Amino acid sequence: MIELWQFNVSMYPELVRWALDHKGLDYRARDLLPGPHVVQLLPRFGQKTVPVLRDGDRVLTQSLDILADLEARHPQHPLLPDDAAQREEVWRIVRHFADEYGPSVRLAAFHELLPHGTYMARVWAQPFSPLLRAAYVASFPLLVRPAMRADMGITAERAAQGRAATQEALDWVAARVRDRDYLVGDRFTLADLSVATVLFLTALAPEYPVRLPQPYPRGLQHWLDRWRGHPGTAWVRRMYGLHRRRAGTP
Ligand SMILES: N[C@@H](CCC(=O)N[C@@H](CS)C(=O)NCC(=O)O)C(=O)O
Repeated sequence: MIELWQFNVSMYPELVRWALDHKGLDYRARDLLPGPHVVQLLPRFGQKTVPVLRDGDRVLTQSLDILADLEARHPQHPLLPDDAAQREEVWRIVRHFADEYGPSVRLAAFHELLPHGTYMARVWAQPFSPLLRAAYVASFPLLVRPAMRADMGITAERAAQGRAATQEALDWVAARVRDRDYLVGDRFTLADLSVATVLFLTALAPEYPVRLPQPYPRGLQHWLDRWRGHPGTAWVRRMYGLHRRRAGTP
């Protein structure tokens, strides 16, 4: 059984989770809590980031390597075009969004979400027991939040740069899909999956697989209001609406 080590709400693990679901592959989610995750991941895998995918003896530790591997080993419900030039274009977009925009969008969003520490801790702790949830929520503001801020280098200045990058990414999407449904070719590919995932926090589509309790805290609401009505977020929501499901389910 494939294991996916992840945070329940997190950008790069969602790339892999969506691809696994799209292909209808069975997997077991190994949920971790941001912060304590380090002691579980480092000794096992020699790194502290998720996603990690373990399939028997095989361990893959980078989201794009995992996507390429899934595509090669599980060709059903393909996420790459047949045409070589289009495949190259898909990977160019995937890499650009995952490597360039992903960290900036995340930093900008966290700048507005982390002040609501209790809310965020509750969201990440959803898969855990009530006791662990309570301990995590209590320790989050003092222990985890400062560590996350330092680790990601979150400052007001960098958050402003992150918002500009988010705007640029959404504008690019809007221009690209002005007269077409998908980013490359005429069907859903890894480019659409990756771009929609990197931008998932700007749209929070109802099909996103984890429920974020409402009402949203002020920072999250403010962050979402900022992008509401942008044609780029409308496209993200459309991709989630049309394609965020497990193969074989209606
Ligand atoms: N290049 C990595 C980036 C993964 C990444 O940044 N993951 C974040 C979650 S979205 C993470 O694990 N952060 C926790 C940490 O860095 O300790 C990949 O593509 O897999």
